[in-house]
Amino acid sequence: MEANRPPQKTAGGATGPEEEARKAAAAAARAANRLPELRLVVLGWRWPGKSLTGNTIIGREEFRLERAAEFCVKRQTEVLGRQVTVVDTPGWFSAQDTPPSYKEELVRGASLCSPGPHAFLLVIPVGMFSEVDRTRIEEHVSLFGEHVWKHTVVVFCWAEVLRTISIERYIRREGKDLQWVLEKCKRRYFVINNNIFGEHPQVERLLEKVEKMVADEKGYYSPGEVEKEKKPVDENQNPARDVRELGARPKQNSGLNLSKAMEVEPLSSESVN
Ligand SMILES: Nc1nc2c(ncn2[C@@H]2O[C@H](COP(=O)(O)OP(=O)(O)OP(=O)(O)O)[C@@H](O)[C@H]2O)c(=O)[nH]1
Ligand SMILES: [Mg+2]
Repeated sequence: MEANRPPQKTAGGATGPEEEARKAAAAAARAANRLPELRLVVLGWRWPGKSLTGNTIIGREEFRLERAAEFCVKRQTEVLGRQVTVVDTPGWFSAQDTPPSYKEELVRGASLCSPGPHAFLLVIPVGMFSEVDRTRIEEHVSLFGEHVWKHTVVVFCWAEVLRTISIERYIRREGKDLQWVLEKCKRRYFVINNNIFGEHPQVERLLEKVEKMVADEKGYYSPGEVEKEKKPVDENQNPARDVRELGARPKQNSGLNLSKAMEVEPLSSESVN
């Protein structure tokens, strides 16, 4: 048991002073990476918890948990000594084509945090992860250009459903599709508990993870680069028809019957920013 270990020893056999020195070095590295301002864009399919994740980061109920938001919403506030901007984006549809107008709005999210987001937080609810989920993620995240992956962190929510299973075991168990996404993000992931609101070290840890990514990748995401890579969205589709037909269906194939609690509501017309 952890509690029964001699206090001066660590699992690796390091002595107390060595462990202290390691901790001090880690704290110094975190302090060196620290940024006064952080700009974050929250991405994901419909209804996994993007807005609630935004609220958890900001520490207030800034984003409405309405269903099927059509527009990006931007909020700014001070969090743990940093000026933090969070842009919440419309989720993509899991099993149907996303209308071009939604894709354009999604891409606009990055331009709302000029000069560019420090991180894209790709929100994935813990549960069954399919090949379709992977291809939909690839399709929509890549709208920001291939270089977006260098600036993306997977944020797992709904992690309480794992109970005693570790996140590492869950990732192994889900197989190649989820692992493909994690490899694209250089295995940067974070487990957020959206049931904890207010004072909790998880938000600081997430911000530090983003700061480390910015340090490792030597900067933030620059939207300008996407122009060189960008493929035009399919203009042969009729956005009005798509919106009408798509409705606001929640994701049907997320595991653990999470979609059971979700009903269909009409598309919201609220627009902020
Ligand atoms: N138990 C639990 N509930 C969560 C978690 N994250 C989100 N939820 C709930 O899931 C539902 C959807 O959350 P939202 O944050 O509105 O999801 P969204 O991705 O913004 O949804 P859209 O904007 O419609 O695409 C809400 O009822 C949240 O309270 C989580 O980690 N645990
Ligand atoms: Mg939302």
